[in-house]
Amino acid sequence: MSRFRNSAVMAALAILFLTSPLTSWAASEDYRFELAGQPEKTGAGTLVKVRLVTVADEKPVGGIEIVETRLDMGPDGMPTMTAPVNPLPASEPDVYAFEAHPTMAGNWALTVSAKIKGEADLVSGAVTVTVAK
Ligand SMILES: [Cu+2]
Repeated sequence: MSRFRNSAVMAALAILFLTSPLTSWAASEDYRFELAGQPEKTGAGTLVKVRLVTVADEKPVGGIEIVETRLDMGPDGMPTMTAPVNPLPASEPDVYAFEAHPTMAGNWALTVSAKIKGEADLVSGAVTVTVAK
């Protein structure tokens, strides 16, 4: 196999790997994460507040357990550029707060996976966080 074909195969495999879901998304279709207000710059980072609602009737879902978070620049075509993000203790009902540390201006995807009462699968979704210059 030529060098070129080898790298083409590797690229195809990489794309397959990057686009396959990390967790089961079966339950995720019934829920949507959305921003609860605009992200705010704080002394320590960027405060991002997120709500989880049911797609069917837009009811907020409380008492979820955040299992995994990821912050990357996928929305601006840089899915491999990641930055730290940590969940913060709850301070408002049905609102989940995160402290993000984006490393450049632009659009970032905050992906959240959570355990929800009554759902066997993790629920995953993303919101877009726009960071001003
Ligand atoms: Cu970037």
